[in-house]
Amino acid sequence: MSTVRLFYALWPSPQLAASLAQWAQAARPACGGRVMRTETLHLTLAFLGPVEAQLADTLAAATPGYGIAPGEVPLDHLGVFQRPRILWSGPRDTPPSLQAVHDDLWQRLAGYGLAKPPQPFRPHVTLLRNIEHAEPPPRLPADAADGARTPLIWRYDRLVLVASESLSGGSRYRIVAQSRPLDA
Ligand code: 2AM
Repeated sequence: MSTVRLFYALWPSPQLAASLAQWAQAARPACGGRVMRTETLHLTLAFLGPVEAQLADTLAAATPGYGIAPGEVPLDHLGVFQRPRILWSGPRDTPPSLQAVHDDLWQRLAGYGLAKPPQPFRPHVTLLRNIEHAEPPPRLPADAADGARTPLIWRYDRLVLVASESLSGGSRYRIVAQSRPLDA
């Protein structure tokens, strides 16, 4: 049985991704670890893991119809996940509008027999993996060199379905479908 590793995410604009990449570079001297490639930065809404190819096709076909209310996420916090040794950025407090996007998505996915994980939703963008130091706690850098203001504000209007493909050098992400933005 062939499977595809899938997740739903918000995908940043190239400008936002570039600003986040600068935060990752700025944190690396203190934290160590590996900087995520700019083009892979994202905020996961629902991690599905390996899904049968037929279901993957069904989800890809349904995703354009998963329109979400446009919203904003303030990226006003840097945090550390100790066990996977990740430095991440995200909102200090999960915006209710983003929580609703997450919850509505999982409600749709439940219709395909996919179960929401029991852990609370902790929206984040992984910036560094395999960090070596988490003390002192990393702080948000000042305004980015490209003029982007801190905190960064992520304005979203769609979600994307992403396939994660294993390659010898790591994973490659491929956007297989995205939702159509709702009319304003
Ligand atoms: P991470 O960046 O915190 O590791 C692709 O792997 C995306 O799915 C990443 O955003 C990753 O989060 C997330 N992910 C991987 N495994 C997961 C799991 N078991 N539960 C939730 N999210 C997961």
